[in-house]
Amino acid sequence: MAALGTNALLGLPVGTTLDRHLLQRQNAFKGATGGLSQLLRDIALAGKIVNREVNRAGLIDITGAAGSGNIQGEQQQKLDVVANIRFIRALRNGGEVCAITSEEDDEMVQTGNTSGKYVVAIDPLDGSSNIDVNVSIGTIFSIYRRVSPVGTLPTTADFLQGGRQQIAAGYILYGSSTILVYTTGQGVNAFTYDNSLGEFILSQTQINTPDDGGIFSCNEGYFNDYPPHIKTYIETCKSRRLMGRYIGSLVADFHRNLIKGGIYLYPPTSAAPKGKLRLLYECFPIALIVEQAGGMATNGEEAILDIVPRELHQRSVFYAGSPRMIKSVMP
Ligand code: AHM
Ligand code: MG
Repeated sequence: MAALGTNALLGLPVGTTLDRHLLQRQNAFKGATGGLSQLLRDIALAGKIVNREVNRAGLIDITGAAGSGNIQGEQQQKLDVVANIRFIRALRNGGEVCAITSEEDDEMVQTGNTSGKYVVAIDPLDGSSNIDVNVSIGTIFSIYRRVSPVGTLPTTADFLQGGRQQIAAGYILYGSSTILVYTTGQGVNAFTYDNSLGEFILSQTQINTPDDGGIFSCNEGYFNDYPPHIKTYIETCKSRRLMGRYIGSLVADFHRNLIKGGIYLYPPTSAAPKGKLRLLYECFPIALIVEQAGGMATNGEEAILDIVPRELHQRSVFYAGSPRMIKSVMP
């Protein structure tokens, strides 16, 4: 259970609703127009709808493959498609976002709101392989202020600004409970969804990840493909009797390690020599969260957030977690 406490920065106690938290944060910024708060509310709304779909997935006809593929050549699941529609619709209706890059859409989606100041990169439902078997899945999102002039059509340059330009990022974990974790660059707060109230409620304030951890998370099925220094590191974890934990859902694996202390690794493999995870809507948002919580994220050569992408669906090698563990995988 999360420790009860108050939010040191904002004086907001555990139990505060997400709406009130956003309002207080907005009021703390002179000149804030409320656009970002509205955008985050739109994401939370879509998250509630997706949470409902996930919870009754076995009862309605939305499990299994959709019969289509995404740009990564991966088969889309029905829930992937449903979640994508829900988030795009909520962001389009909210009016603050001019364009969306989604894992499920080859091209950037224009919302038609050319007066919107923001763009969103999103993986609407991450961990597709777990959808049909009742294992935790998640939504990951990243928000930028557009660089193209407001009032004009958005361009891909709005998304290719680099990880440090994110103004907010977060994820929703549909797990044993549903939790929304986000940062606007002033620490990381977590909100647990109360189904009976239909509200996300502040449950963990100013999360700090442990400096060192006892968990390593990677797909050991690819061990023979891993670079020698990663193989050595994993052998070291085993000789130290660390816990191996791997769900195969980035959000769930990362969230556990964020709270308990640990390292998530997705090294290069023969199937994915540049890594599997996508920079814009998987690596960047998780990297911003982990840095805000005192952790680190790297591709093994540089901080993930320092990378300036060239393509919307660019992939990266990804290591994230407790800082002492991440330093061990740097060559
Ligand atoms: P997805 O976006 O197609 O669901 O793929 C991303 C997922 C991550 O959630 C997870 O960490 C990783 O892929 C698991 O990959 P693998 O099955 O190769 O271990
Ligand atoms: Mg994904």
